[in-house]
Amino acid sequence: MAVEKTFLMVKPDGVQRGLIGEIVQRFERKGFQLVGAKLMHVSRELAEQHYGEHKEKPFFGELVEFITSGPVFAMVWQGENVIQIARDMMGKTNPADAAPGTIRGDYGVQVSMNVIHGSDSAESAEREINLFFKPEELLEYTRDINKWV
Ligand code: RTP
Ligand code: MG
Repeated sequence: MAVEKTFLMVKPDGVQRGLIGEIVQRFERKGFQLVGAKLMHVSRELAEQHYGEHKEKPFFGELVEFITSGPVFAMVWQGENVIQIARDMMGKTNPADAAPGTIRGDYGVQVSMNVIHGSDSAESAEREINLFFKPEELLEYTRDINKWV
């Protein structure tokens, strides 16, 4: 299995509801490594680029409005098979269908406010990481519990 990076983002509803810590904790405990993070506003231009694949969908306008409506917490996580495992931990797109134990299953109700975004493939991970982060904002470091406790 290859070590990968993925782009995850706590959406405005998750930030407003105070779920940043809870979400970060799940990925830390799973065994993934946080290599980049920032609290930020998504501009309309960035939102339209990020969600470009949904441009023709009826919910595109609403989606852009929502993601630009308040701060998001943008993150890059690294680990073996992190792209697919993070998607599994998030649960299905519609929280109503997402299994209990997943982030959307535990915290969401509506498809329009589903708490978290995650890259759905290696190609989108690379594209989204480059959209949201400069190379110097991604860190390489080792974690060694024995040295720090
Ligand atoms: P995301 O991109 O946010 O991680 O979500 P996803 O891959 O699970 O779902 P995707 O198909 O990429 O849809 C992007 C976001 O659009 C909103 N959506 N609304 N009203 C609707 O029917 C509808 N369908 C999708 C959701 O917020 C979804 O996360
Ligand atoms: Mg998607």
